[in-house]
Parts: sequence; structure tokens; C-alpha cells
Amino acid sequence: MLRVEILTLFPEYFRGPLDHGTLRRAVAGGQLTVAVHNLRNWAEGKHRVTDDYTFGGGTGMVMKPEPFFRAVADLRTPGAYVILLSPSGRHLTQQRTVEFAAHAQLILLCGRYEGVDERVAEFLAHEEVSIGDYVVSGGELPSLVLLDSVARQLPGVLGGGCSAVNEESHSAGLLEYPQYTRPADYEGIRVPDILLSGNHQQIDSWRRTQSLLRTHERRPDLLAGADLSEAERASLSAKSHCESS
Ligand code: 9D3
Repeated sequence: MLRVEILTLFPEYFRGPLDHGTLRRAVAGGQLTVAVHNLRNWAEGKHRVTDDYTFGGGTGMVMKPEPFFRAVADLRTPGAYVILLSPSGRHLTQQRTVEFAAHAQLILLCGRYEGVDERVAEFLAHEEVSIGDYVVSGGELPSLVLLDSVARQLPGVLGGGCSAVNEESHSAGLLEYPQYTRPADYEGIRVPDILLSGNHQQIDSWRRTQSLLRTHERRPDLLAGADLSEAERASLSAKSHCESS
């Protein structure tokens, strides 16, 4: 059982995603509990202000540290792992979601405005996580991306054919091969003949080749860490020579 606390100024934002698909199933199945908390509950004063001007000058507001520190102090249990969603964090990877899923409690801190007082990152969060090199308006969507991905790793959440363990090892670190379903001919656009042949050895070989070519073309960065045979490496390396000359 994983327990997740989300700290945000927009708790209503989370209703839809938590009520559908993987996350709803994980909660209903008892593998996950999620509590969304309004950070304003830990803000002080009549107006419960959570942001302030930035020391040193500059445009935009920064989120104050105290509400985060007080909220985490109230919500943490002994196994707590605190993550600040931040554009300055290390990128989320499948490997990291597997590791996050092994904790007893995750506390996800969502920032708004131009950012969060650095002391939250340095002294409260165990780490900062980004979902990629593009700007979104706050930590809410990133925290849902992380949470959905982590929930898929919890034992018993996925069920069916493809277990979480297989999700990475299946593709051996390569992009997936193209998939098709009926009709075999849509307005003259045909599914590759080989997939209709019933020859499973040839189908497997075609799929492997498609994965390799796609990865080579779209994500060559993945090839270094992928599980390739000597022959496959040689074949792609020959291909690279042709392209560059
Ligand atoms: C990097 C842009 N910042 C300097 C101009 C300002 C800023 C914009 C948007 C600071 C924070 C945000 C809100 N984004 C997040 O909190 C965030 C995020 C993201 O924007 N992209 C990828 N991953 C993440 S995780 C949290």
C-alpha cells in the first residue's frame, strides 16, 4: 500500500484524473491512497497568503516556504519521501517511477507562480523532479504524471496480460513497433501484409526490425542503453555510414 499526499493551491484540479482509469482502480483496489491537501490551510494570517515578492528583485511572485514546511511536518509518516515538482529537477524516468513506488509514503509538493523558495528544495524535499523541457503553469499536472506512472508500478494495479515488470523489459529499451487492428484495408491504406501472414517467426523479426529502425531514426540516444545483438549493432552502424556519406 502506497500513501500519497499532494500539496497544492488547487485541490479541485485533481478530481478528474483521480476518478478515472489507472488511478481510480489503484485506489479502489486498496493498493493506493491519495489525499489532496490545500496548502492554504497551512498559511498564516487573515488572508492566508502563500506567495511573496522575490528577494533581490525581479518580476513575479515566489511561494513562501513556511506553508510547505508546516504541512509536511503535519502529514509525514516515518517512511515519507518528499518530492518537489520543479522545472529545475531531474527528468522523470521509468526507472525513477519504479523507485518511487517502493516507498511507504510520497509527499508531492506543487508550486505555482514563478517558483518556490529555494529552502523547500534544499531542506524539505528529498529531490526535485521535472517532467521535461517545456513550461507548464504549475506542479499539478507534473504531479499527476508522476502519480499515474507510479500507480502502474504497484503490485496488482495493472493486472491482465502486461505486468509492470514487463513494461520495460519487453521492448529492451527500444521504441515500440507499429501496431494495427481491423480493418486490414481502410480506404485503401493497408496493414503490412506480413502481419496478416500468420508466420509468427517472420512477424517477430519484422517487429524487431521496425523497433530498431524507429529508435535509430527518432531516438538514437536510446540505442546506447538498449539490449542489441552484435549483428543488430553492426547493421545499424552500417546504416549510419550510408546516411552520412
Ligand atoms: C522555467 C520557467 N521559469 C523561469 C522563467 C518560470 C516558471 C514557469 C513555470 C517556474 C515554474 C513554472 C511552473 N512549472 C512547474 O512547477 C513544473 C514543471 C514545468 O514547468 N515543466 C516541466 N516539469 C515541471 S515540474 C513542475
